[in-house]
Amino acid sequence: MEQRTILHLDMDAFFASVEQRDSPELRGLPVIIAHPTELRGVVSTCSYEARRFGVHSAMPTSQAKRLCPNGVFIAPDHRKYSAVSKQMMAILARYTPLIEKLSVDEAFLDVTGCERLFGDGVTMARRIKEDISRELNLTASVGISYNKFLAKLASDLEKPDGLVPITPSDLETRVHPLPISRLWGVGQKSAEQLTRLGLRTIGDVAQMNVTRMRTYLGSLADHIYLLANGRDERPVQPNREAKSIGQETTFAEDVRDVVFLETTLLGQVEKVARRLRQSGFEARTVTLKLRYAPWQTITRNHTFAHPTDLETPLYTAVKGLLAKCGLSREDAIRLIGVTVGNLVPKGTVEEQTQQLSLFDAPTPTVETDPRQQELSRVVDSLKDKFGDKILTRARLVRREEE
Ligand code: TTP
Ligand code: MG
Repeated sequence: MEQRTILHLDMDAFFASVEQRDSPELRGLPVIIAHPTELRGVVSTCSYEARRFGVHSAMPTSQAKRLCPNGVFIAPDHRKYSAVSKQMMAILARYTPLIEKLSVDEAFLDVTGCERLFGDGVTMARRIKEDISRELNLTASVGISYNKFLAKLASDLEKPDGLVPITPSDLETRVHPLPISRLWGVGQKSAEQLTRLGLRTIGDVAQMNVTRMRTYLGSLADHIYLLANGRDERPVQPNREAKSIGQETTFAEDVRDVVFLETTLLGQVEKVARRLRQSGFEARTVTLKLRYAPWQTITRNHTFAHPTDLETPLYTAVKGLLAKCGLSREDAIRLIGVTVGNLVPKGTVEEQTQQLSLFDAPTPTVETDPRQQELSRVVDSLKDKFGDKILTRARLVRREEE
């Protein structure tokens, strides 16, 4: 693949900067965006002046008041921020249509091949920052690199008002000394686990033994090993209506262990099913994607009798597809993935089935079994409340020491 040029842009102290821009008397002051009267509220964000007191996003407002008693507390005005967000995205759209909006103040741009029009990545980043400063009177930080992970990491390195390129030769000097918490996808829990395994910096991860670490980390080992070595092929995906929902894992080293492949699939199915339920759609088809080591990629489909958004039928189907591929011990797998497609709004088919059942009273299949539906609903609401890690199938629980 040709080397790409990816930009990641993130506005500085976004909500607080908009307030300081619109009320000049607030400039230079510690501004904290939080409902001043909400007893159990949390801080949305704060100006860099307030960060010096230790205040940060998601901190209880009461604690922010203790740390920064002279802070100016302002209730968030989401309508205003989303209008500014639209203006910001419109500026980005002048440079490329390949924009993936990640949040209200953050986006990836794939500007590969735009050099003839706008100059190289760094020049383009500078021009975008100038447009934002001149037209919106706000500052942004931009990272420029050859993949999404490194561009996102770069945009955060010299905030506020940063402009940081990372080239392949910067990897060792600039990226490897950073702590593992900077790896995309490593939350606090995984960071603690990695530290227990003796991995402290991104450089440590770049040199670890992937096969051994899979015992403790599952396919997260592959994910972080590739990132740490500056490998991330995920494309910038312009935000369109989802027509399919998928998850795939690229392995750092070939996999010959079918049980490990199945466990990876189960983890992917759980994520896909949850996103499917959040989207309000059900899938008519599920696709298994396999890439053999010498770059041969195959896909296999299964069509359901009843559209579904549940783990059990999805997993049963992809596991069956994997079995049909008849993998032998010689087959080395590089990538595995699950995608659901032919999405239909939930409920549109259910009614027909229910009417039919008045006459045939078929036994419920896993796709329509109300107990399965209820179980998934309960799991989702627990995950919404307590985070994704709260519940997982027994098989996904990582073995600790062996
Ligand atoms: P961020 O980009 O994470 O933060 P920021 O722009 O305020 O500061 P930074 O310079 O470090 O990028 O989030 C963008 C906006 O999203 C932020 O201004 C407020 C909102 N937000 C919340 O409301 N709650 C949160 O927990 C976080 C992280 C952000
Ligand atoms: Mg920001």
